Amino acid sequence: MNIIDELEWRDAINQQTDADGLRELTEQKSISLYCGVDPTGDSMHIGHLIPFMVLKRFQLAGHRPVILIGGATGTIGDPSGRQTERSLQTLEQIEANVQALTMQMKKLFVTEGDNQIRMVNNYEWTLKINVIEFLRDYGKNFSINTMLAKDVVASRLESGISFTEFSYQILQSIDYLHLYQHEDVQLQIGGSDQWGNITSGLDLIRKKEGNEAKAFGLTIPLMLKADGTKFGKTAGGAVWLDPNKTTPFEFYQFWANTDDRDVVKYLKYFTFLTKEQIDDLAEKVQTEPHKREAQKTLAEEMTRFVHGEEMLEQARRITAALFSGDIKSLTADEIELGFKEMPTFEAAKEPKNIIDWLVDLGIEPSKRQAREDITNGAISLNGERVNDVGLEVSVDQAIGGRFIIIRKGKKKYSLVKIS
Ligand code: 545
Repeated sequence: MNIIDELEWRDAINQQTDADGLRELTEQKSISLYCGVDPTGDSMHIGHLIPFMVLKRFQLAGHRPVILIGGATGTIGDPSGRQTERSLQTLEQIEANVQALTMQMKKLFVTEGDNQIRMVNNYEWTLKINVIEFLRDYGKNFSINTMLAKDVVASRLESGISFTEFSYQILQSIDYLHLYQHEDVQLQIGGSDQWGNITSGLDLIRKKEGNEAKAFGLTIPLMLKADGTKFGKTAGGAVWLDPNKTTPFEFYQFWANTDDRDVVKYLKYFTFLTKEQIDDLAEKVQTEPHKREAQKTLAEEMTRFVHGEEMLEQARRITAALFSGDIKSLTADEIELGFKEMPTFEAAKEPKNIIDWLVDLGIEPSKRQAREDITNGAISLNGERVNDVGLEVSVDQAIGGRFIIIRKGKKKYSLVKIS
């Protein structure tokens, strides 16, 4: 399947500057293409990841991706999709973010011995342009009238936009021209918010290189959820790729909790599974939705891609233990990860009678209720039912000397940290 057909099948195309031309070019030869990211933060979330997965798809189809880190553009800040002016970040902060993002990109996309993916930083060429050159060689090719008409600027005319942010599109256009001239790049891709910047780069290329210049633009649609809420958000905020911000277990859970109505769309959009594999899973969503095989596959594919096999294994173990109640099979570290979002209490390490212990923690409202729940078998510690109202609870029961998991009733888990 041609890469453009594949992207169409995956519903991964929003707009293209010349669909037939790009299809023809990608069939003729292996092209270079790029997508950029600005160091406005120190980690991407799953929304930012999407166009870079598309770069990877191009690579798998024999093309040559370039990942651009916006060391220069990041000092300005892209106004696209924003309603208010940004405050400038310090150069130190931007440099730290460049380092973090470069590492993240390398970890995800640049496997060893792989000379197919290149990484560049636009600081390299932007820094060399002086202000006279900027105005004479580049500025002269931009019409204020056209710039004002771009969505990004038009939507800010009321609320206001600084000259700095207004000029952003020129910098991104210079990048595309530079990569066209020096790296043979003929296609820029990005999320749908990048359409204005991408087309303005193409205009610059045509002005400098002539109308026949073969260069293209393609954007990827915004991910929408069936229930109308924003994709990629959980109660705790965005789903980050940095394991210190979103643990691999939380990451796995995010995908595993996908709605039946969204799961096939996500499989197409995010995974490298084939059409046959995805069709097969789509059928299972219809015939045996309770097994949630599509969701499990999605969670596995994504967690493996972003965090690797070992972290996937850990996420799976935590998930299985929470499901079966076999808490004892987990290590203290795994408990810490798996129970992060659950109600947490602190208890002393000295022995205490179970009834007093539960009441003191606030898990039981009264001794009478505590006694009743224990007698009914409704209380478990670390997955083992408590039968003895005389049980002494102490640090000895704690997993790794640190945690005791209480289960009350069928589903109500609490984490007790021993201090
Ligand atoms: C800069 C110079 C270029 C080409 C592109 C750029 C970056 C571009 C931009 N992109 C977004 C971005 O977000 C910050 C991430 C923080 C870690 O601003 N002007 O950098 C997002 N991009 C991915 C997708 C996007 C876009 O990284 O394109 O649409 C989100 O899905 O918003 O020469």
